[in-house]
Amino acid sequence: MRKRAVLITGAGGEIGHGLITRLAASTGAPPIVTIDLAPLDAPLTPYVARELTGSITDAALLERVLAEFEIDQIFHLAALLSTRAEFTPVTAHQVNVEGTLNLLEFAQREAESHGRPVVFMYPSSIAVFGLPDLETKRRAGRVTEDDWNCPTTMYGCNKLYCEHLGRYYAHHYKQLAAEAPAGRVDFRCVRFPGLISAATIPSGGTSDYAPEMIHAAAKGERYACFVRPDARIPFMAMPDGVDALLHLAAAPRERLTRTAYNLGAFNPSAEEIRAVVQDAFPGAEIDYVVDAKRQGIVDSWPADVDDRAARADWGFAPKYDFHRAFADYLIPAIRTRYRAGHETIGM
Ligand code: AKB
Repeated sequence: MRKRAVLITGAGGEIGHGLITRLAASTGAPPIVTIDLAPLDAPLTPYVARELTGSITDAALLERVLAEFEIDQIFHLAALLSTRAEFTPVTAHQVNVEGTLNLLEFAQREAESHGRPVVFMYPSSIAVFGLPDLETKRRAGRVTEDDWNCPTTMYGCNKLYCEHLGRYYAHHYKQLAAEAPAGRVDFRCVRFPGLISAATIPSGGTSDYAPEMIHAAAKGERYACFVRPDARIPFMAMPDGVDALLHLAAAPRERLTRTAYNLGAFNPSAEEIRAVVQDAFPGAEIDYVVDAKRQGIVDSWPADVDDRAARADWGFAPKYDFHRAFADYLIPAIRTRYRAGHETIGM
């Protein structure tokens, strides 16, 4: 007998930390199976029924999951982020695109084997947008999902293509086959802005200047911000990111008018972030050493996103605006984290 479970890839990453604890706390939640390249942090392991250490590019690993588990829901979080992907674009393609294709095929086979749709949750990103210059970015303002889909990064190209792959699996898979497949992938995607977590420090992203600035200040370390003071992109507090994934996963299929949804919460400039951080940690030493190339990537991302579709279709409503994110979540949680002198889990 195969056991029913939910699968999380890239489970040890930033989003995975928050998601595992939230999923495990929800009543009636199925057991959690995880895949990550590295072993999970010890505090997460009690929440997980089966932890698999390996790559999503390893077909044999996915075969093992298929043989043992009936998966109804997948949170496919594994990815190489935008800065890292620029240094190893072929590896990024292998992980971000080929890995996602493997997972979609896995989801299709799961659906065919148990006869129920498999909800496939995919975090995409504001990196799918590519604005050609600052004047266009200023004029564009809040971009809708279908505007400026011309990314300049490998990561953005990977994410945009995988949004389309997901749409293909959900709506057009094997459209010329004589008989319709027995099951289907219910692909649902959010485009995250820069996520800021109190529990983990990101690595490999280009929006990382915001969380890095906060964590450095809390640790009493000097921070050189790699973007200009006026750099502006959307951000979101991690609990709202996790909430969004869970809400969209639970939304009635018939309410969804799109496969990919913009999400926004607040969109401060780097200088506005520096000012709040400095307020909270008065001794913080934060200056600017602009990296023109990483700045170029941030300049190609929108200053804000239009997320009306997510709000209307499945009730997306972030709890944390800029002020609340810092006052009620980041500053208290980060203070506790570093005061305690050890890693805490949660969001
Ligand atoms: C990155 O900077 O690559 C990510 C993202 C915005 O998707 N945080």
